[in-house]
Amino acid sequence: MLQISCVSRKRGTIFPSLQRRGGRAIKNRNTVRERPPRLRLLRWLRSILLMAQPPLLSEEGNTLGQSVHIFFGGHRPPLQFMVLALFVFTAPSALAASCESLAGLKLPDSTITLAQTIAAGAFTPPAGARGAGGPAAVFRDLPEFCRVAATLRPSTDSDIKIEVWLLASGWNSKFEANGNGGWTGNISYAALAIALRRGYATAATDTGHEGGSGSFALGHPEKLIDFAYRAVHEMTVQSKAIIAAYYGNNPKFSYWNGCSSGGKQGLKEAQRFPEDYDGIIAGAPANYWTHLTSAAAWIGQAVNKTESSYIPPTKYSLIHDAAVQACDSQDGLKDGLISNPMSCKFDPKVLECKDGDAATCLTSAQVETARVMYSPILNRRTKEPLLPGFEPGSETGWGIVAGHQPTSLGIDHWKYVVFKDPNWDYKTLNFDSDIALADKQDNGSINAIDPNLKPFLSRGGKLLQYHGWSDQLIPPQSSVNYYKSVLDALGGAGKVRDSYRLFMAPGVAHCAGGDGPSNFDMLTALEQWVENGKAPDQITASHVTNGKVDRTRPLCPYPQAATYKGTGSIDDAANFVCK
Ligand SMILES: [Ca+2]
Repeated sequence: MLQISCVSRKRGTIFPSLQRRGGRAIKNRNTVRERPPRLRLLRWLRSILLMAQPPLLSEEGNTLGQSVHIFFGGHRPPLQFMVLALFVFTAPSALAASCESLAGLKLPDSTITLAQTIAAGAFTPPAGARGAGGPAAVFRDLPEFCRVAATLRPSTDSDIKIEVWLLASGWNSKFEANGNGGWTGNISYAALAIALRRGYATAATDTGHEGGSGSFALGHPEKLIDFAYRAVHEMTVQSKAIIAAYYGNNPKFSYWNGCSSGGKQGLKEAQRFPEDYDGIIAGAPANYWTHLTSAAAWIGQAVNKTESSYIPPTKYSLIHDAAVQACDSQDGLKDGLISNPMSCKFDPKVLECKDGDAATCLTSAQVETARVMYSPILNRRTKEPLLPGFEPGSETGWGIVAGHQPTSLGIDHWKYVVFKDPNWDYKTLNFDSDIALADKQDNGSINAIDPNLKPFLSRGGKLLQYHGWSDQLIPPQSSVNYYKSVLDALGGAGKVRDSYRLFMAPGVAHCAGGDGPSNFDMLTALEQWVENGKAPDQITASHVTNGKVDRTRPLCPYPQAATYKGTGSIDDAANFVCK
């Protein structure tokens, strides 16, 4: 973890800093501000002099050494840094540096392109930016903050944009980074705004390219690495440095929060950079990327097999209602939700038209297509499952993957990464040799399926994963599969229960929405776990209609499920237990 503040264990803390005990940062953030100013001045000056003297790295790897070493690429700090440090000390506010002075901060392979104080309520997202066209309310009345933008170039072809937002006052001493969706290619200003409102120093990245297509990867292998994992890691490292420069402290705790591609990014961080975060929220992770993207071709081939194979979206509700009818009670409670879809074998053949076609039934070809939606993708030669199918309950969201044209979210990987041919035809995908080719080519780069979370969990990291059972883009059992793979790798549930939990959410669609209670606060649950050792035994989710909560339910750590106690309202979480 980066540390810019000046620490000498023997001499004591010179500037507010973090110290370490058992790998966990503990605070003494306000210590210095309570000291007499003269003593503070003397200690600061001594710290600056110490910076100028070798060795920069003590045997203990002291944090001053680490920070300076990393800041200056292993070289002694230049004069400008010392001037900055003096400026830092004399800054009139309680902050370690003024916002605008961060423009002069030197970070490895990075350029600060903006360091600007944004007055309360004055932020408007750049035109065309993600979230810019969304509800303006999220940006309205934002408190004053320091907006820092930087471009990171860990490779000669890298062009990673990041933004770091820092509250001018009221910082909760923590860092929350936000994940992306799909092929990413943008900074989520809405996510930054939400995190800032909650008191965090917060960051986001475009992962090194612009736009939601995978076409950037063509001829740019380094940019593909940035997308795969490097941009998020670099963003994390540099964001912590910027936070430390501004506040004079590292964040006490660092959190990742992402869903979909953001969930995959979270798992990748846990797998590959276990020191980056203390807690990770991985929602509906797109972590088996090579197989997941093949689903677009698999379903595309089925939906467009013949003209009559296509299911018009007007029939999705029909199938959905039949699935709920068949599966609802099988979980022990008739409540309109399929809480355990894996136990229900719904066959859409019950909807088959007696004769011809009608709005109230499926043709036999459409029945076959619906069956494909629920079925796993298989290696056509070995019949080995490559990816689970979607679950009963997901039907109303099928339009994205089951249209006349397969979704580019998946196809782009094959066009631009695997075959490097924009004209590649999804109908030619071979579900044997091509899958093997893609897996070999990826070699664990974009895929985030490594079950060895031991380094992350051993250092006290907590991983909170969730997935909606009605996910219409990423089959929910893929989360169950990964969870089980970690248990297998680490010696069973008893070994991971204290550090990694999976919450499956009945009736919840991809990352949000759906029939089920889809509003839940994973971040608070994670903070309780990381900061207070209180593991989430259940997390309350609510369903809202017209702005009013009309149902609450506990989400339970897999394989537990919310079980009705037998009395009281079925819309009140208090009447359920996890078991
Ligand atoms: Ca039910």
